[in-house]
Amino acid sequence: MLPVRVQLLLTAVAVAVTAADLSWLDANLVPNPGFESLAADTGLPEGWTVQASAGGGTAAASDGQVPLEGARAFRLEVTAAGAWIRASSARITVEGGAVYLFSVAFRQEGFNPTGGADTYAGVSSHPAVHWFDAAGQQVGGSTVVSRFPYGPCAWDLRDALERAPAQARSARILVTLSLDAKAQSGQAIASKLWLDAAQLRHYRPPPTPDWARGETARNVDGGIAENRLLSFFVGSDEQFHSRNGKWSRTTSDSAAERGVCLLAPAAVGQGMMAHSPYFPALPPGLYRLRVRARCGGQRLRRPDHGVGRAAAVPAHARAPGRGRGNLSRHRVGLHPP
Ligand SMILES: [Ca+2]
Repeated sequence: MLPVRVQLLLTAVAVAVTAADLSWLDANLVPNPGFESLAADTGLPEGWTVQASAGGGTAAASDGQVPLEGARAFRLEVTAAGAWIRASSARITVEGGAVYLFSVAFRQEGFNPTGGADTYAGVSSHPAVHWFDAAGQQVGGSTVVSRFPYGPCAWDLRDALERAPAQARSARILVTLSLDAKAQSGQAIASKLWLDAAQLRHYRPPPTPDWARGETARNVDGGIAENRLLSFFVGSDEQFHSRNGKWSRTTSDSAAERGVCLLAPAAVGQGMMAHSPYFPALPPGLYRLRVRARCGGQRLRRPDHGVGRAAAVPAHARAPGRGRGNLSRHRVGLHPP
């Protein structure tokens, strides 16, 4: 059997959305999302519980020194090898099969001996959503949101659109900090993690505007005009090739809107090792990415790594949805409101 390759016939269409336009997001479901209210008995944020490894070397506290929003953040600490600590939200009622925006802001200290931004030295931290059925049994967890970096950082944000399993009726948000062992760095690195501005909101995708349905309007490659970005894959630019790795490469394809596409390599395992142009100046907001993908075993007529080799696309090849298998993706990036 020929190896399966995946081609992305990709057109990037994006529009930034301001906070006033968030009709596609329902109210925040997270109780005490900014960690502002404290329980009288523990002094810790109301609606949140803490689990930790036995044997000490962990701490949790409400912190009024460095909040991102309001007056307080939630701080977790680990100081001993093998220690871990986890903050869990109260149970949140959700709708099975629905899509939720999950986000949480974080700040970190410690993590590695050099201050590297993402240098693993045995300390790790990650957010998650756990889904539960009507009987309270866990039926799944988040699959999209990524870990926090293995390094100290100022306030940053992780977010993702997560789909609840069909049988899900409730959810919890969990954030874990762990100091796995001394093996990586030879020392137990005391580390702190602050949390603020958690969100879990029912996401109702806005309708696709007419301007995004047809061929993408030509703009300067990678250019940004005010809040609205109309662009397309700049596959002919060699800076977007990732060399010497299991990453996609650009290639010519007459079915692509602009005559070039990404070709994911065969047999890379789970996931699609594709990449896209970077737009580092994009403001936070909602971006809609239109993607056409084709899976198949046929070899391409001429893989192309060159610069400026994108061919003109015949008019008949420009019809949306052309090619076997099409899919679309919605991606969202938000700052806390
Ligand atoms: Ca806060």
